[in-house]
Amino acid sequence: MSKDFLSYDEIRDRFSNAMSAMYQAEVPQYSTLLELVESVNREVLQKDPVLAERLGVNSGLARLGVERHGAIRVGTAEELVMLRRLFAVMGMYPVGYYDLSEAGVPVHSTAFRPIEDAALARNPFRVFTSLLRLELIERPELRQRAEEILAQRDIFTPGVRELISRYEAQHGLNEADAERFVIEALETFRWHHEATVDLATYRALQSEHRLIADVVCFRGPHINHLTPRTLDIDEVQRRMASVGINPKEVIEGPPRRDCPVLLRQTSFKALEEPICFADKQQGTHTARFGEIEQRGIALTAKGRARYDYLLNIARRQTSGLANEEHQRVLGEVFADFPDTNEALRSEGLAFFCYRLTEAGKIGGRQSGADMEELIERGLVIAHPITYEDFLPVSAAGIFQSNLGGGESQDYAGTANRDAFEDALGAPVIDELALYAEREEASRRWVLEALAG
Ligand code: OOG
Ligand code: NI
Repeated sequence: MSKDFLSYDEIRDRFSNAMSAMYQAEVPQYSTLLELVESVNREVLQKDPVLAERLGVNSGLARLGVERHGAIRVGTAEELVMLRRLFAVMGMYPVGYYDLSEAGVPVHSTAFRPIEDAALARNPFRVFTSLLRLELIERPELRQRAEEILAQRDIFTPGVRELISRYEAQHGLNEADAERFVIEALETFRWHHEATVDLATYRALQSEHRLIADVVCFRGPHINHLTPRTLDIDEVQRRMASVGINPKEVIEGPPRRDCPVLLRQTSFKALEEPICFADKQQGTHTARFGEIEQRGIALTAKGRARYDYLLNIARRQTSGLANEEHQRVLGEVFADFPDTNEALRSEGLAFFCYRLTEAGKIGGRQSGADMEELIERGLVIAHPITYEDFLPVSAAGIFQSNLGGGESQDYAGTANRDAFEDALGAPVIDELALYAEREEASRRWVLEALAG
């Protein structure tokens, strides 16, 4: 790459900061949430110097402050393809396929995110991106109306289209172009107070599914939430009301544990915001919220199967419970899930990254030694690899609490990864393969370093 080009990590970092600033200005409650998360994180680190040290070693501290994800929903394959090209400028690639139809939401999704260790350490900004599945709309006239409306909009500025093409042609952007790219790309994610349709059309689409109205009736796919990372989600949930924000009922995902796994999430409820419709009628639309997440270790296929199995059992027992009870029952059901790093590793339930300890660095050649022996002798240490992806059941819970309405089976059983990849114009990357490669690379590196 020419040295005049900015790295895509730098562009992503600038973009995620610009997005955060825009969202804080548009949704003041999000600023309040950020302040709350920062003060809880600070308290946790003060109380837990071991955690602070571990995050420091893994460069987790540096990324904690910039850590966030966002989410958007788009309406057509063309929009999704262009987004894939836009995110590639920032080193973000489609990872994972999420079927939300199971949860009664007519979308399927991927997450655009960085995939390399160094990129994740610098800024792991991810965008959960959903594609509306118009083929799931039952009434043909409504489906056709939605298609026509979507065909008339362009969610990208001419400037960003030009800069994406330039990036692809020259494999990079210089300072001035990168700066302009951030400004132009941001426009796609901005909120619009005016709908592109009249109130009657909005209501017709909304009566099919609220999400359909959200995707179809506006000039662009407004960012619908941003999500900072907290070190104690239970504490943030408890304190939300005291700073005047209204939390969703329950924290999604696994229970609180000594060795956090996967991802726990909660949000504040979406705001009802004034909208001016195309026929000049006034109304409201509810889409935007704020979310927090606490990330733990990435699970292997075996660990994930065990998680899904236990979560299913727990869901039958927790339905309708308030958060405290919900968490207690969840904790009981998950008592069977090993909760030490040693057990998670020896049972092949989670991914780890191997590193030399200080003793390992000066310990001389150890050729032929096996990994377990090296760990036992204190020459190598296994660090948990953080889960960087999402959970479909949790995502469905977030969708539902923000769209109103309970669980529905209306679209169940229609997962279609092939159709999603066709629309995306590329395969989605398998997240488990990424974790496995990172673990394997660290294992090879450590063994080679010790072989001298
Ligand atoms: C996306 C909801 C999913 C998450 O963190 O699981 C999500 C949406 O509401 O568009 O962001
Ligand atoms: Ni989210």
